[in-house]
Amino acid sequence: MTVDRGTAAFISLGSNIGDKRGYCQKGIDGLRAAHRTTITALSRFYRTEPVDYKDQDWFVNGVVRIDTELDPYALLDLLHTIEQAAGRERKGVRFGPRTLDMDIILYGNWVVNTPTLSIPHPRMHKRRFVLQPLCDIDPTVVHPVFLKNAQYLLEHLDDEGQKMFPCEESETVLF
Ligand code: PH2
Ligand code: MG
Ligand code: MG
Repeated sequence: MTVDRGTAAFISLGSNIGDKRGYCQKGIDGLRAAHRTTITALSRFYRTEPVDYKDQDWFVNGVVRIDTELDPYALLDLLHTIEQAAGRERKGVRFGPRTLDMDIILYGNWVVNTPTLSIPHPRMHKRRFVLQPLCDIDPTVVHPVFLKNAQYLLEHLDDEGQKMFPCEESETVLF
């Protein structure tokens, strides 16, 4: 008998305020505690140069894969709740500093475009800080609009060479 555990989704984590690594861990812990959702893989974490809005501190970034029975909107609500619990404030400049950012990168092979939610994440294919950790987990996962896998998107990225370095192998308790 097989058990249907829902849909495989990839969530990016990012922080560039305070204990950045600790905030990312809060994100992981929040997903681990959530109902109808199971963490199935975790990338390495990276210290990454800021992109889009460059006049801010470096980030810590990583990606988590989950199996979830939540639909994309319920999942988005969950991510917002976890962000809020980590002190996220939604003010200030777009792309600016944040304690914890959790974005849905991919949700199965769904394509969603509404005012509140876009899947795949509209900038995922332009961001090394998303593609590198995504490839750590699954380089073969396919972008459902471009029909290219994560490895291809990373190798063909034209990003002026965003700087990023793996964090030390860490104390993080994965699952
Ligand atoms: N997030 C942004 C804007 N710029 N740069 C890096 N390196 N990492 C991020 O997570 C990030 C960013 C807005 O979501
Ligand atoms: Mg976000
Ligand atoms: Mg974001």
